[in-house]
Amino acid sequence: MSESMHELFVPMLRARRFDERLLASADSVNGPSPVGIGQEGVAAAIALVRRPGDTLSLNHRNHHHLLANGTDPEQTYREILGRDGGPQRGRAGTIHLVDPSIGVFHTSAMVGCSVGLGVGMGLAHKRRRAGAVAFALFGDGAMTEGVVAESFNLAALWQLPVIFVCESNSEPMEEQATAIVSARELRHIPEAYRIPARSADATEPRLIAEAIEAATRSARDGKGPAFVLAQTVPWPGNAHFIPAHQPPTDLDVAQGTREGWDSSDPLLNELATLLEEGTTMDTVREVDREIVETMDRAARAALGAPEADASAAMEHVLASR
Ligand SMILES: Cc1ncc(C[n+]2csc(CCOP(=O)(O)OP(=O)(O)O)c2C)c(N)n1
Repeated sequence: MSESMHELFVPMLRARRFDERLLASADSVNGPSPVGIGQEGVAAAIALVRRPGDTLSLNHRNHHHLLANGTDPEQTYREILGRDGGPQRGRAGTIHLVDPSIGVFHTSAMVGCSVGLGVGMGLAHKRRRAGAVAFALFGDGAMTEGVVAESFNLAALWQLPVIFVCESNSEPMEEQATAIVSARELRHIPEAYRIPARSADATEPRLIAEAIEAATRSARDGKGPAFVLAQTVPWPGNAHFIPAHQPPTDLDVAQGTREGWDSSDPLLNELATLLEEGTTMDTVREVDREIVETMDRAARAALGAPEADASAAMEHVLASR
């Protein structure tokens, strides 16, 4: 497998095939389980620059980050499906997934809270002086939240090593950044706090990887926080937490003319670049087969696992009547 294939494409493919296999079992999911399809380029870009000791604070759309960073798929399926054996014994669902082994200690589904948590992590990193950085991930919907304004302000005042990554899957408008944001551009908001901001097309994984790498380098070098706007096109299924079944990604489409959603798919865009650079479809198919099999094995094991015992709900509860 070529080095460049391993850098962005393989982590993205892991994330994509994980979500597709989950959607095939959507009937077994209780509660919300938003998928990261279409945003895998952002996740792979962070996975590429993340170092041991760095932390990530995630929001409700988190599968792609966990999977691109190497989380165990069976454990994650177990947690999402409410089965025993997941890291939180099936109590978390998607909404509170964690994996401390990759620096994800907490996931918040309260819009904007992953940003405040990221600032706390940045403060801890600065105090420890170990050179680690915090990645705070959030959607464009969070840009209207008060906690985000406070977080930008503190991170800038205290020059904390935080990389704020806004995954925008909303359509930019002529006068306003989105339907609910009055500022002309989302990056103008962190810039008002003197946080250096970059915007990148996250449907092109190498472009978003460049932006994330530059922002991370600056935060690691002690230059304080940085902001990256990762603009994507919404995946057609994203309107609902658990979208109706969608046809699996067809990698062969990357070889021909692509239209509509296919032309905005970061996975197919990266694959087209790899093919131009000489990677063969045979190599890609072999890697894909392995990943699909891994996800299928993991999902079957999780679906066959017993449901978490109801008594697990009372574990770690600090007070009782
Ligand atoms: C503080 C708060 N307000 C409202 C909600 C309900 N809610 C859940 S997801 C969501 C949309 C969030 O949009 P965005 O952050 O852009 O993420 P996307 O789902 O588009 O990726 C909202 C409003 C919430 N979870 N928390």
